[in-house]
Amino acid sequence: MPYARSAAAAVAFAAVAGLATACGSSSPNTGPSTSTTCTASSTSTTITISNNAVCPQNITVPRGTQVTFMNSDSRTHEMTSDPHPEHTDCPEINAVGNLVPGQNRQTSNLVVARRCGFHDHIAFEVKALQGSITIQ
Ligand SMILES: [Cu+2]
Repeated sequence: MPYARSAAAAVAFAAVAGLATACGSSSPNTGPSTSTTCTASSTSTTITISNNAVCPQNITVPRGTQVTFMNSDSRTHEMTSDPHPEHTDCPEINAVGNLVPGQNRQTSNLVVARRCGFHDHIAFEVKALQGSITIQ
């Protein structure tokens, strides 16, 4: 039954192609339909920016950690400490600052046990670009 077999293969290929198309969307959508599943662990020390969102949004790290922000997006982001626009809560986060696409930078050592909120200073109103680092 060579015909049936190739038909099944064609269906499987179409499904894979459809999936790839859905993932490849790079529209600057800031709505709640962030289909990009944030699978990173909350104990990660790297926060990745893509599709105008940070992932993971909230992490917990031990004291002394430097958190890396990786810009995997197609636009520039400027990661800074809350509150906006003073950025005074956790100045260690301001060491990250401006990240062009493909760039990454670390925070300074986070040595004080507390919760540090951060945001993208360029797009400070975008909730998906806000998050927190809890230092324990
Ligand atoms: Cu700001």
